Amino acid sequence: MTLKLDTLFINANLATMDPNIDAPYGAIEDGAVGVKDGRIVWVGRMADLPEYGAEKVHECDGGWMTPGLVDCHTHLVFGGNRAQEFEQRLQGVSYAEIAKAGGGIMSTVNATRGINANDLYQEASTRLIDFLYQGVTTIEVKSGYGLDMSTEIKMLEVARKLTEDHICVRTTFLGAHALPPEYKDNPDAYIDLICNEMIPEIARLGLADSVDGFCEHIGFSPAQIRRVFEAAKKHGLAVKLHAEQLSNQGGAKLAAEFGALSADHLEYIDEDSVKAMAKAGTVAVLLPGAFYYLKEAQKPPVNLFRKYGVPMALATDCNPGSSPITSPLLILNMACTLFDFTPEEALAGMTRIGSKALGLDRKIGTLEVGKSADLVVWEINHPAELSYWVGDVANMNRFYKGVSYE
Ligand code: DI6
Ligand code: FE
Repeated sequence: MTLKLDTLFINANLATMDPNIDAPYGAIEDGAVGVKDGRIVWVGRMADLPEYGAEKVHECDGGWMTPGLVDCHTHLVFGGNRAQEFEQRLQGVSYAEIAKAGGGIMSTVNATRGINANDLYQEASTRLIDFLYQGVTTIEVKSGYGLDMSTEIKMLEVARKLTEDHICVRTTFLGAHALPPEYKDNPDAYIDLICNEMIPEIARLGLADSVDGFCEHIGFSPAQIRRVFEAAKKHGLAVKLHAEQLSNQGGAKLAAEFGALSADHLEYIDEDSVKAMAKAGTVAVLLPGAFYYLKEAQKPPVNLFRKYGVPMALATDCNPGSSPITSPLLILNMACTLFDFTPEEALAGMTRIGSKALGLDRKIGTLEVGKSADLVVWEINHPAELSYWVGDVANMNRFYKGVSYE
């Protein structure tokens, strides 16, 4: 029987990242991938390729094909930047001290409230190009620099619009990122606003795929986040949480209790909470860029995540305060050098596990029959090179992307 294809990729080494293939990186050397209607319909060795008819044949010249990279945690859309706070921090003022003095997230909130949607879009799409050229095909973008209805909606609309530009965007409503000054004396009234007005309206407009919060002594308490999660669930939205970044507040346990897609940062998580995450199937999203940039000393307990089988994703956390980084490949390297990941774990963290952190693991994240034809070909000799080069690969990757989420 002839295999009918739209596109066939030939002479590629495949880092399928398929855990069912018993080889590092789920590798298939001298491989080929067949695509029909935006989906992968054949994966295997060139030698086993059946008789086929294909409209297009792409010669991969022995490069390595991987699933498109997934950056599952970013704050890509924001106004202004915080270079002057960086100078302050280098002089010894801490991230938390700057936040308490009204800078930090609030300074980006002011800049984001004051910029029009077009300019906001232009700035974000300029940054997005860096991701695109480093092999990212799916990116999550959070709101959270508006903290009022109209600016949160403006951010989410800008993020959704970025989807049009050759990359799939998942959006997350992060109203519970910081307390806006208007609610300084009444934080619970701001939580009321999030739960009773913002989440219902954003859900009605279909602008967010999930809801996030910042559970921290400079953010919101577990009791406040619980209310936000309840509202999210009521409106059919998935949840995730910035948890245990600067201290242990019990956020990861709360996330697990709500069946969150992920709990993110986690430097200060304890063993019991790791167990709770394992039981709930909640992904640990680790963010070595923020760890590095804030000069943190406490590392996330990678060995505990391994021990209890908590899947570990990696992301840039691209944001103007704690991780002004637009290089996913730099993050792969940092995960190895700072968090003792293997290069294989790092690549899994930005493909298969990253897709799970977005609830997209049935659609993307591995080179497997049935998944979207969401793939990248790199001019490298071994997949470890993606972690080995610091922040770039020697030769530009080549893209063949045909993402379809249907
Ligand atoms: N934790 C982070 O690392 C980002 N948000 C958060 O809750 C940083 C946001 C910022 O500093 O602008
Ligand atoms: Fe973040």
